[in-house]
Amino acid sequence: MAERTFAMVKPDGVGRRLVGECIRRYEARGLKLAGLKMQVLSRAKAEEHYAEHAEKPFFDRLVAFITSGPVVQMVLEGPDAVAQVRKMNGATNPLEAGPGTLRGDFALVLQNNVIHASDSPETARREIALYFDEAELLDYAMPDDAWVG
Ligand code: 3AN
Repeated sequence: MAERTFAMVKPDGVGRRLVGECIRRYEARGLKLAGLKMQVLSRAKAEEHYAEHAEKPFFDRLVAFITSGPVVQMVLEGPDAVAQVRKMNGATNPLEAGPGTLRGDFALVLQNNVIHASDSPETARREIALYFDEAELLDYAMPDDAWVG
């Protein structure tokens, strides 16, 4: 099976009606949706998601922000999906995110940077399991699988 990664449109992205734009770009690139959902994260879930940042000075702000409105979670599948999606999202700091990336095109400041995605295949496995049951991930064929991979 092709590699899977996890991406999440943050509350600023949902609030600015950028959900479709994010998904459109991933699909146009050739990635396939394996799972999709929308929810408001509980504080506990957000703290678990960002556990690696628990000691950082911006942790409380980060949790407050990510729980401030609906977020959209997706699992994307395709060759090198983890690295491809990270590249398409752009650098964490929008100042360093190149034009043509989601953050380079739609974000100005560090916290409100529209989209999250897993930074390694191990993180992807952890984050997918955090948000999706196995039965919610669909394995299906698409007509262009043969040339996309
Ligand atoms: P990424 O989302 O690109 O993997 P991480 O994991 O380093 O970046 O950071 C998680 C999130 O925390 C970022 N998307 C950003 O919203 C926020 N963040 C990172 N560094 C800072 C900071 N210095 N101040 C405020 N928020 C930050």
